[in-house]
Amino acid sequence: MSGVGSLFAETHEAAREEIAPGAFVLRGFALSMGTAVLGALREVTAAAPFRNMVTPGGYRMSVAMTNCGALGWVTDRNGYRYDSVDPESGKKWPAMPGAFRELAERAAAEAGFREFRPDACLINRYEPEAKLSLHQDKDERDFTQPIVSVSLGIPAIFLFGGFVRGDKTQRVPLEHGDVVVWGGPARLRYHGVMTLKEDEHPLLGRMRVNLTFRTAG
Ligand code: MD6
Ligand code: FE
Repeated sequence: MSGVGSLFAETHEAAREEIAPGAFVLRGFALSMGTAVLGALREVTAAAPFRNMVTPGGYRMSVAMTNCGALGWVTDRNGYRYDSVDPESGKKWPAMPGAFRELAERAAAEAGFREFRPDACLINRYEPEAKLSLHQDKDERDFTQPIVSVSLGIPAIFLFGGFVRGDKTQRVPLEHGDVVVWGGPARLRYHGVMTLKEDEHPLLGRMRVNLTFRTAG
């Protein structure tokens, strides 16, 4: 953990950086709830293990995914969608843990979204060499609701673009405990994650885990 990170853990404060209108990085915001969140993550992934889904075009994603909450994001040869059932188990996704919901609602409020009530949490797992291509999040019903994104484990560089795929991107380094909140005018910006470098985190090992909370339904 960096010196700045441990200071935030002690003071329960995070700096709020606006990276574009409506998009904020809250550095270290998740650190004070870290142990509860990591415990809940272990329970969710025991019930609904990470899997590498297939895109509609037939490619196996390098990022492994799972979900919790009433709705989960899935992709297969038929397309992208939200579903209340895990296609691997045929059962409902695990409930959203209280520690997850609390973190997401607090982070949203910190960025000015006081009414955020997530019903979906997509959990992405990256190992070194994994990446996420530029995309828009547009499978949700209500674009007035923000997305809250929590980074855990080894660092990554988040690519934050414009409203068409070819727009210039900014590179935003994200570390364990950083939270990104975006909504309003930023909601439909293209974004992605650059290929992860080899690294090891003291709590999560050779892995980055990203939680994205949305109101999907
Ligand atoms: C990730 N995040 O950071 C992937 N989408 O692993 C996303 O795709 C994302 O962080 C919408 C809003 C925030 C995000
Ligand atoms: Fe996304």
